[in-house]
Formats: sequence, C-alpha cells, structure tokens
Amino acid sequence: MEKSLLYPELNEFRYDRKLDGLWDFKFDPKQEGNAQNWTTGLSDAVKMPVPASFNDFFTKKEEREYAGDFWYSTKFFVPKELEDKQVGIRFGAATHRATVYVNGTEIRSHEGGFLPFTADITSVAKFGTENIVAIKINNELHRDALPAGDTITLENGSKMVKPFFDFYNYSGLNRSVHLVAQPKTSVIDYSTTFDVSASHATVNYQVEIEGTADVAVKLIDEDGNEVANAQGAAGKLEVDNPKLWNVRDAHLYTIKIQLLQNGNAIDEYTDEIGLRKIEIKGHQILVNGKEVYLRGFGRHEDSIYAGRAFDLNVERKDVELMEWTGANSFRTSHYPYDEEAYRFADREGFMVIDEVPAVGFKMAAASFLGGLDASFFDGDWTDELQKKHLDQIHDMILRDKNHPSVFAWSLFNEPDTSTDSAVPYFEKVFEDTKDLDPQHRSRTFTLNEDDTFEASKCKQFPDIFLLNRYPGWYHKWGFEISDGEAGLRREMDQWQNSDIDKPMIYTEYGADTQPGLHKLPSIMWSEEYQTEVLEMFGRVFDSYDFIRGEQVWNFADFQTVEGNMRVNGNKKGIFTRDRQPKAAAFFLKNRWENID
Ligand code: GCB
Repeated sequence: MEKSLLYPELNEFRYDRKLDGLWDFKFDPKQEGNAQNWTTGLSDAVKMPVPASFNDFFTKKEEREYAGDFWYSTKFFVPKELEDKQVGIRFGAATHRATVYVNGTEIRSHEGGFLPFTADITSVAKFGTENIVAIKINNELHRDALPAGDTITLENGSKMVKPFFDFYNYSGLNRSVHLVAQPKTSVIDYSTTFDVSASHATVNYQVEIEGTADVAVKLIDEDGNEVANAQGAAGKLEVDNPKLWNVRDAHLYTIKIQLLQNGNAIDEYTDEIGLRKIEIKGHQILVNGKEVYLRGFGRHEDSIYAGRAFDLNVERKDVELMEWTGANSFRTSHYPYDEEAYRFADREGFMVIDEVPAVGFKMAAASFLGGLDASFFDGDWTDELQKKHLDQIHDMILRDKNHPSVFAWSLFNEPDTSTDSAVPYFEKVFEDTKDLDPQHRSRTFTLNEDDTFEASKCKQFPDIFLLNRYPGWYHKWGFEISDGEAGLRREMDQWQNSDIDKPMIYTEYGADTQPGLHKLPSIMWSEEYQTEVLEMFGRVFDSYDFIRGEQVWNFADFQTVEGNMRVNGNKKGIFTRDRQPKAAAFFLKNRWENID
C-alpha cells in the first residue's frame, strides 16, 4: 500500500478516518528523541493543531524560527474490523523529511515536504484498542534537497534556515493525517487517457493492483447514470455524446473500479475524472479544439495563524475570489498543493500548472541573503539533489495525473539556465520524466529574468515557455517604467523573430503594494502603481500573439523570510493576506472579463 498515492476513500471495502486535531508536539534540538523513547509518546509536550505549520502559534522567536528535528505524537484507535486489511497512516505532507513510528516501531521515512506518503502499519497495529503514532520531522534546508537553501548555526548555537526562495519555511504536518485501510488485494493506482470528439469519447484506462483479481470498471455521469462499462485491468470505456470537461465549464464523470475474485467484489475505488483533449499547436493552447488564453495567478498555500496548512475555508474563499476576477487558471507555485485544491479545480474548471518544489536552484536566488554568483549546477550537490528531484516529479505525476484541471507540469521554478552546466541536469530530468504521465501533458519550467531569450541555454526543453519578468519592480522601476516596457518589448521581439513555435505564458509579473497606500501621481508601493505595472504588462501581452496566458504574481500577500526587501512578507498580492482586494483586483477583473 505504500506505493499507492491514491486519495483515501471510505466504502464497503476501504476505511478512511482523519486523525486531525490536537497532537503532542516537541522540539528536539539535541536530537535526543530516539534515545529517550519519544517514539512511544512525548512527555512535557505542547499541544499542536494538525494540520498546521507550527511556526506562527509561538510567541518566542527561537520557536517560530526553529530549524532542526521536532516531533508530533498522538493516540489513535484501530477498529477490530480492520484486522484482515492492510492498515496505514497517510500523511498529506510533512515538511521536509520524516520518520514514522507506531507503537514504538520504526515504520518508514520519507523525504519531501509537499507530497503524501503512507506508513504501512499492518504488522504493528493493535486492533480493537489504542495505538500510538510518533513522527520525527526535520525542516532544515540544504542545497541537495528540495526546496533548496542552507541551514546555518548562529554564534549562539541556534540553527537557522536560509531559503534560496521567497516563501517562509512553514513547517510541520501541514496537511491532514488519515488512518486508512484497504483489502490485501486492492487497487493501488489507475490512469486514463482520452480520444475525444464532439459526439464520442473513448476513455482508455489502466488499473494497477496489488495481488491478483478480476477488474470491472464503470463510468457514471453526474445524474448517476452508468454510461459505459468494461472488464479487465486495461480497457476502453466508450461514451456517446459525452459531456466534456471545459475550462470554467466542468463536467465530471465518476469512474468506479471494482476488483472481483470468483465473481465476488473484494475492493472498490471511485474517483472523478473529466473527459477532455488538450493540445499545444504552434503558439496555441487548445482544450477540446477551442483556443484558450490563460488568465490567473501564481498562488501560495499561505494564510494567517496556520501558515502553510491546507485549509478548505481558505481554499473556498480563494476559488471564489479567483472566479470573481474572471481567472481561469493558476500555478501551484512553488510546490504541489493539497489534493483538495485539485479536486476543487477539477470541479470549477480551472487549468492548473502543477509545480514540483524545485525552487531555489539558482545561487543568485540567494540574493535575498546577500548574493552568491556561482552557477548552481556546478555544485557538488547536484547528484543527490537530482535523485530527490526526480523522485518528487515521479510522485507528483503519480498523484495528480488523473485531474482534468492539471494541464502542464512545471519541473522547476526559475532555475539557473544560463550556464552550460545546467544542460546535462535538464537533459536527464526531461529524459527520465518523459513517460511518467500517460496523458503526456506539457512539461515546462519558469524562466527567471536573467534567463532571457539570449542567455538561456535550456530553451530546447520546455513544451510551453513560462516567463517570470519584473520590469517596473526589480529594475526600471517608478518613473523609469517606460524603459522597462521598452526593454520587455525588445525581448519579446527576439522571441517573435525566432523560429520558436510554442506558446508562452507569463507566470509572474507584478509589484509589491502596501494596501491602503494611495498617491497621485503614483509612487512605488502605492495601489495606483501596482495597477500601472499591470497595465503596462497588459499592453505588452496584447501586442504579441504567441503570448497565450498571464498569471500575475501573486494571488495574495504571503509570508517570506525577514529581509530588507520585504515588509512582513511579499506584498505583490492582488488581494491582501486576509483576502481583501487591492485596487489592482478591480483592474484585473475588468481586463479579464473582457478577454476571451
Ligand atoms: C520570483 C519568484 C517568486 C518570488 C517573486 C518575487 O521570481 O519566483 O517566488 O516571490 O519573484 O516577488 O520576488
């Protein structure tokens, strides 16, 4: 069951119960937890909500900023009726690496703070009684891990993280924890591809099973009618007059996968899928044959109190606000989000660029810390890093491949692509991941400001170009913005005059803005200036046909490290951190509602 990243489900054959709530929590700066048997529970612990990042609950700075090992523990009951099943604990996310112990026995470790993993506890679980789980987590940043950064030790002995990226290193059990059980013979994965026309759709499916069983698959429409069925671990579901999944007009079907032995059902897994055809043709992005222009946001999982915790209330509000602006897309900058975000996007018809936490792969990104000029890919950490990077791309695609909303995979954010040493790293990443997605969605990455048409050595890799550009903010700012626009147009002219025949999406542009600061004429940080920057970009986007989308940075203000470029976080939000609109929100709404 540990191989499966399917979302948990409760049905006749499967069990799912959230273990969310107040857990025991304790820092372990001296790494003495194992020796002191914290694996069987924590004494002198504080109470900590799950899911949540621990950081913002504390009032002492050394606790909020804590880097190193820390533990969570809770008791949980395993029902007797699960005795004949495989039982596991599924962690939605543990930042950034973790080891799980149940009833004192070490079960497994996992690296990567933004993807789920299950600890199979079948052999140690006590049925019909109470059990105890402890998880040791480490939130340090290193150059050979994702997301990239350093961990230093201050003269007073405190450890401190130095991210090479611009979001706060919120840590802990940021997503729900589930007690799950499934039959010993069970569905562990499935995938679908589609052949779609207006009057007919073929769903080609493939089911992966642990054990041996017969497979029966049904497709059910939104009214509960069975529209197709098939037998076998791989097969075709034929649907006449399908209701296709369209952008901001989603229709979903339920796929019901049943396992049978001697004609008796022994497992069932159901999920919602959307039938649609995505094509990249020259500069165009087509969904079901219709051209789509992306409007939307780079986002973060970030909110007050619980940091990076997934909160369905926040997600609900964000979806409402995105829809209010007329957005049809977002990027999961800079890491895969909680599964619920994709399920919601599937339902609402958003186009999602799904990003792996390969962020900070650029020494200049450490300029938030004072600038380091070497090439990131010359470092001796790249072999180890690449292993983890590939592993996380694998898991992201495995987890998210059935979401109709996901239309592209972003394999890096702003890596250093202007040195030759980047090329072999990219070659391997693109080669090794080319067959992971049965739907073969576009694979891409965002190009930072330094990685221009002329400078980037990695333009051969992406299927779609994603550009992050900041004239008007990080250079040519204020009254010089007209030169910023001229420079941007010069770069766009180079792309236009090249033989590159792929779409381009702007995945970042924007300006930090202090809400409530008004000034006529504008100055930087004022709400007026933010709108002027967005107007400038809008003029440029409208001048080039190969630009097929705009995702402003950022949906909402978010927390970052402290620094002389940040006033309590990044303020490029179109909404404040508590999700109220800045003036630019009204500008974007007007613009986007008038774009097809
Ligand atoms: C970027 C990064 C993003 C930052 C943004 C900024 O290029 O991709 O993580 O937050 O710039 O505002 O500096």
